[in-house]
Amino acid sequence: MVFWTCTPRPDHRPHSPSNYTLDTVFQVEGRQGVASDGKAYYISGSKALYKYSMSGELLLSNTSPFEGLEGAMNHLGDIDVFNGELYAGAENFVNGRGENIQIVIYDLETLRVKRSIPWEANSGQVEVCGIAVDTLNQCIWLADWLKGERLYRYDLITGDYLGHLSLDPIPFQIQGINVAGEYLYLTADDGDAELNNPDHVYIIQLGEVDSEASSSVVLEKTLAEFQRAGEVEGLCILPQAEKMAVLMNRGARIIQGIPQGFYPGYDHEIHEVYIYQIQR
Ligand SMILES: [Ca+2]
Ligand SMILES: [Ca+2]
Repeated sequence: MVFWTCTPRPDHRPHSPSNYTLDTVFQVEGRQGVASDGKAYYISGSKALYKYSMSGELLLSNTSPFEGLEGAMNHLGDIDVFNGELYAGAENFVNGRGENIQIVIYDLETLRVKRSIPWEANSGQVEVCGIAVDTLNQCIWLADWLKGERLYRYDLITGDYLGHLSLDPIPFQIQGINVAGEYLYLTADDGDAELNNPDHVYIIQLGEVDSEASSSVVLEKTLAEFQRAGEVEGLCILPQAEKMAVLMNRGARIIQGIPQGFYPGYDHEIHEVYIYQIQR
C-alpha cells in the first residue's frame, strides 16, 4: 500500500479562487449527488438515480439502484459520469458507519447496474459520500463523510486499490467530490444550518499524483447564494469548466446527520441544483 501525496507541476502558480455567478436553480428528486456530461444532468438520491435534461426536466429514473449487487445496501452518495457510464459510491450505512462499500458503475442510457468494484476494507475508509473520476491520473477517488482526513484512490482501469491522499487542513463533513483537469473539488457541509451559516467548496491542486509532497485544501467558494442554509451535497464542474453545479437540500432540520423535523415554513425537504457560471 502506498500513501500518496501530490506534487504540483513545476510550472504551477498558486491557486486563486475563481469567481462564480449564480445562473439558474432547479428542483430535483434526489438529495445526494449531481453529475453532467454536458448533454444531461444526473442526480442521485440515497436510493435512486435520475436523469434530467439540461433545462431541468426529469427524463428517466431508477428507483432500484442496488438491484443485482452483492450484499445489503441502502445509500448512494455523490456521483460522476465518464465515458458513457455513471459512477456511484454505494454502501450499507448502519451503526453510524458505512459497510459493504462498492464502486458501482451504471449504464448512462438506462441507469441500470453494469458492474461493481469492491472497496479495500483495510484502507481505513469508514463511509463513502462521493466519487470522482480523475482522467489525468487515471484513477477513481472516494471521499469519506465521517473521516475527512483522507481521500482514497482506485485504478480507473483495473479497479485496484492504490492508496490514500492525506488532506490538510481536514475538511469537516465532506459531501461532494469532482475532478476537473488538475483540480479536485470538494463540498463540505461545514456551515451550521441552525445558525444559518453557509457551506463551502474547497479545491485541491492535484497535478500529477506522486509520493513526494503534501496536498493542501484551499477555500474556493462560500455558498452564500442558497435560499436557506441547509445541507450542501454533491457538485460537478461541467465539461469545458464554464459551469459548476451544486446540489443542496433545505427545509429539513438535520442534526449530526439525523433528520429532526423541519424549519419554520417547510413541511418537506427541498432538493435543488444551483448552476453557477465560472469566471477564472
Ligand atoms: Ca451526501
Ligand atoms: Ca450545512
